[in-house]
Amino acid sequence: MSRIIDAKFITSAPSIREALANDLSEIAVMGRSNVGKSSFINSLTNRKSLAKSSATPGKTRLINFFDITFLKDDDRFFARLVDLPGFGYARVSKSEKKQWQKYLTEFITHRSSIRVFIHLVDARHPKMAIDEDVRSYLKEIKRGDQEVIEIFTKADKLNQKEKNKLLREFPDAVLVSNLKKSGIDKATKIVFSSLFGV
Ligand SMILES: Nc1nc2c(ncn2[C@@H]2O[C@H](COP(=O)(O)OP(=O)(O)OP(=O)(O)O)[C@@H](O)[C@H]2O)c(=O)[nH]1
Ligand SMILES: [Mg+2]
Repeated sequence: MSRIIDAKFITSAPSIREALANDLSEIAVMGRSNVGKSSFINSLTNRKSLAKSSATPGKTRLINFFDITFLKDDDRFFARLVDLPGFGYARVSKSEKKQWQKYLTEFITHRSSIRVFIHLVDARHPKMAIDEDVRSYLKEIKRGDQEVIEIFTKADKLNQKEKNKLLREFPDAVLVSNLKKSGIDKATKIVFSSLFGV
């Protein structure tokens, strides 16, 4: 089993220009505002508030970098989690929104160290237009050395019938709950094997 045994916040940056050197394989955590990106980083790293989460959408406004250590069969593997601002956050001015969009797009298209995109989707609303846009956009920009993993959050809000329905529509769906901490081992395993191929 692979698990994350260490995680630390390194820095925040508004845009790719101010970002860290490309010295580690990165996992970019993307998704709609309030979908649970920061909470998911806390679940993966088994920390309460490494990444700042909030019930108010638009909490994460900068690109935040966290260096992490995986342990697998007594070997250590190093990588970096990147917590990104959410897209679709309505309560900022038009110009501010445009600026965010530009920085976010720049980062995900030009950041060479990204190896894995995690696209988080609210399990209750898997087909929102904005997520469909992200699906096709990631497909379009994805390089050969990159993978996209789609993970459905807030699984605790679905009953069994709703879970079955989601799994019929998305047979490979990985369902997690940051509240109940369910699905996290599976998500860790998938991220680890996408990064390191073991
Ligand atoms: N029930 C439930 N609530 C969750 C889950 N994940 C996150 N939340 C809640 O959803 C809200 C948003 O979580 P965040 O982790 O801040 O979301 P985010 O995607 O980082 O949001 P922004 O930074 O604003 O883009 C918080 O109130 C969390 O407690 C989950 O799996 N289940
Ligand atoms: Mg956040």
